[in-house]
Amino acid sequence: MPRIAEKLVQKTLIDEFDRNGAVCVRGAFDSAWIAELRKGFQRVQENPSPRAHEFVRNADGKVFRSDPDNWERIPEYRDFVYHSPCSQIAAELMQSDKANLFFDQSFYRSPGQQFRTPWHQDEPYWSIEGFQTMGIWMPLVPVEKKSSLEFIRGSHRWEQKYKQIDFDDVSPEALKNAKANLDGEGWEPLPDFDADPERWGIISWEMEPGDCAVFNGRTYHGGSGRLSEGRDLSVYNTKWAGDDVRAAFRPWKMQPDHTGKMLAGGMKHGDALDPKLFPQLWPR
Ligand SMILES: O=C(O)CCC(=O)C(=O)O
Repeated sequence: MPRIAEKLVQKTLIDEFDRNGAVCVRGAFDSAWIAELRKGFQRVQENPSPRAHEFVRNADGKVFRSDPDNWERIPEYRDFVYHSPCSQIAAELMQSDKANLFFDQSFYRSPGQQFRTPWHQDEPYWSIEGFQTMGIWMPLVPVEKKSSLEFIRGSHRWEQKYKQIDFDDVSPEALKNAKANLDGEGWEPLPDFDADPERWGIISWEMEPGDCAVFNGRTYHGGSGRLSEGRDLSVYNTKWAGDDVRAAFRPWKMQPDHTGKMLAGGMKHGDALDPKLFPQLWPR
């Protein structure tokens, strides 16, 4: 008889995720997983991949950088995505029968870094399309609420599309003047969410290692940064795809870009994800 896995996520949290497009799952990962991920994270900082990208380097040397797609070469990351509860949490919150790993990402901010990630959605920057996409944002250090990732409640269901920026240049001048990367017919300028947090319903949480913020790939998110003196921010992030997700090769720049990997693997626009490229990790 096949064993039926016990549910990990309570129904009330699944409903909250469905309604708000983002939830905080408290104590999802034990200290052994955090210790292992910290080892992997350190390995990535010491030996970055060719995909590593520094978004910001201040005059005083403080950085904000990202390094995507390391789960295949970093043994601790590989162990985590294959064997930790992350894939089951992803499937349950997406209300999907399966969860494929799309990619992972390591984010590092130096102690005291103030830079805040510009507001954006994830799914339009990816070469996939579907309602059942999500990110699991896992800080490996404690995070104050003012430094945590923020979400616009319910924005995963908005019909209106908004222009969004090119993440290759996030300098203040570029953010003010640059032509949008994501732009199409009827797309409006992105509202200034920070000007009226109450109206837009900005949510975020103070978090401890082991907690994770889980959000739909269509939910507007940003912020983070604004670190107190002496506090850094190391985050391990995994991105997931569920039942309804298909390849979508879009006319604008993908960030990070998986188009080459998908085309080289024989995938075409509209295909379901090929598990040889994006492993199905739930059900195991
Ligand atoms: O950690 C951050 O500042 C950015 C995170 C983010 O945008 C994402 O996980 O999609």
